[in-house]
Amino acid sequence: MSPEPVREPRRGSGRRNLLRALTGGSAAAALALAGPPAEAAAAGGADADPFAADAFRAVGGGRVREYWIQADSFAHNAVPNGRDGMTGMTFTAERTTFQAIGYRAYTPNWEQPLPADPGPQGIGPNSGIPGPVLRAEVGDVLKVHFRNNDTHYKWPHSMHPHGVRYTPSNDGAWMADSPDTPGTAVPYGETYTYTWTCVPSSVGSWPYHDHAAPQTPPKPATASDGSVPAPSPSPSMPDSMDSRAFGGDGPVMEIGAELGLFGMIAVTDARTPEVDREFVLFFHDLSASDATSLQQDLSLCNGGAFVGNAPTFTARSGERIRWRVATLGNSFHVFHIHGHRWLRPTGWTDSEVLGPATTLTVEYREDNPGDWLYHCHVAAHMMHGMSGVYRVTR
Ligand SMILES: [Cu+2]
Repeated sequence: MSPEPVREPRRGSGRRNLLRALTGGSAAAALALAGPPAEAAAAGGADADPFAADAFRAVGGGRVREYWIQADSFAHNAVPNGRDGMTGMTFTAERTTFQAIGYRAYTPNWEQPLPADPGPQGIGPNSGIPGPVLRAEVGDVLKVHFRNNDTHYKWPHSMHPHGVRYTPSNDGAWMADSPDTPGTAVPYGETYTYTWTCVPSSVGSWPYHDHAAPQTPPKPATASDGSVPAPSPSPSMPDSMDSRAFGGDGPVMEIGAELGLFGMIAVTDARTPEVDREFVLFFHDLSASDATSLQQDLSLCNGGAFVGNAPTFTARSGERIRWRVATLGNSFHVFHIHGHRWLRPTGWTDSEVLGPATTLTVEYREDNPGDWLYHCHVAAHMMHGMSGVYRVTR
């Protein structure tokens, strides 16, 4: 790492420039109107110089943040209470249970899983889908010790990060043309250590996910008479997901990520606002052609599908809230929260489009008690389960 000191942040300048651009008027007046800063004030924000090399260069003085992560496989029911609290549709467990793979954080040398820590500086539930939140500040180095414990599929896996700086041997992305690049397909039972550096342009929310060699999903289980049970679509379930795009009969790239191997990297700097609550939310898809025990495609929030099964996020009036939202999979999604709005460079919004592997950091001060829906506003995705409850108390 370079010995350069961390740069003195230019507090507020990005926000003032952004608001000048927004209003065409006095920044002071606009600040009074706009309230707390959004991501625009960060180093990679609206006023950043795209040709400034230091946005991509390591700054010194940071810490080494070590994580011990394991890919574990487990049976997972995406609809554990068997019901969609929004439409009233019901589901049997056999229809919505599949063999998942998830990243979990452990004590050093993968001795035992770390306890859940849902606080704004914590790793989250550590239940596997999504994986633990990996946190760092600009200047820090993430040292991620990975072990592949996929006892079910026994496939190779990897960890590929977005947003941070790394060399090719820390990319975790397998290529048939260079299959021996270290860390790109860690075999079952083996380990690899990734080193990722958090530079000024790393501020924000980023996904990490499996990017190892493609694998062919196992065939669906056959009944005792040798027949394969036919999927049983529910009456009001639109067939919206293009399953063929996931691979169909052949090998599927990023199938580990589809089955649950993904998580969030959260990088902050001196200008990142303090918050009281931080919610991490992944919108992701599961195709029944890849998770072959499923009897339908599912659209999920953090591994859960449908209201009452997708996570219920809670907050109190007056608290400073941050959502870190990310998407993975095959579809574009629209993140929407009922009863709330947030500021973007283009103005105020309550719905934002996210393509695969894009992210959103949303901040606001909570002021509206009640039970609210958060969901993807693509209607077919909502009908496939991409919807949950946001509960605000006084
Ligand atoms: Cu969607």
